[in-house]
Amino acid sequence: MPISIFEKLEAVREKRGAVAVALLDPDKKNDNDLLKMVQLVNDSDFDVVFVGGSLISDNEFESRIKAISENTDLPVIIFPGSSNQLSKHANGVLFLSLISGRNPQYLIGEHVKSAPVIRNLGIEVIPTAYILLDGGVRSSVEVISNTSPIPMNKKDIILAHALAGEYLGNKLIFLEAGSGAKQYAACENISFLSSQLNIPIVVGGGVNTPDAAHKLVSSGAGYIVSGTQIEKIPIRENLQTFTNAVHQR
Ligand code: 1GP
Repeated sequence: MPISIFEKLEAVREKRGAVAVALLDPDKKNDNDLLKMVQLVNDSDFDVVFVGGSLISDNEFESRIKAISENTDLPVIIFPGSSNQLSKHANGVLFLSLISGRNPQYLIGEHVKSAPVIRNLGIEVIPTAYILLDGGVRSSVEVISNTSPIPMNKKDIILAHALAGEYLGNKLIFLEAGSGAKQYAACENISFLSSQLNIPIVVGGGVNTPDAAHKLVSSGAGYIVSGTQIEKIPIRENLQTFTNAVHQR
């Protein structure tokens, strides 16, 4: 049986200490710079590309993800904002359950709508428990999903959600502080969770510096997701320093 994308990513995590994830938002606002961003990602030692956004304001998701896939050798995984964000041009999709919220649309509704489409597309599914934390600004995820983030200091509540995510059979726990967060997921939460969980932790939202990446990986994060800095500070040397900090082996 061929090795799955998830197994490949896990092999990278094992070998390099953690996986550097580049998040590209296939929204209209990034249209002119999209291929430049893909090239930057290719040149900066990222391991995988996630593609998705809370809101895509036109009908070009498919053409943009096609362009991304055609211009990189990295695996391309959809990080969907909704069941509309699916494409055969991706290698896989994070099958996200927004378990920090109690909105049934993001606990089962979008899943039912997307499941038959995913089956037709034949792309790999990576079940992922998605936990929204309060990163100090009202995030797009919070607004669009109509759910509240969990306060960062509620360590036991975060753990209870993460354990529930693991026991439900998810392969990843994604701790999301929201794109452009002031405060990324607290390192003490990562250390605590990683001592209790048997599945890898993905951290995203507000992780913009090598120092932050280094601290998070040292605390037990297995995947570091970076979006805003690729859009806003597109300097190859900075991104390379960032991915070096993620790769601690
Ligand atoms: C958002 O986790 C991602 O869903 C990335 O966040 O844009 O702050 O890097 P940033």
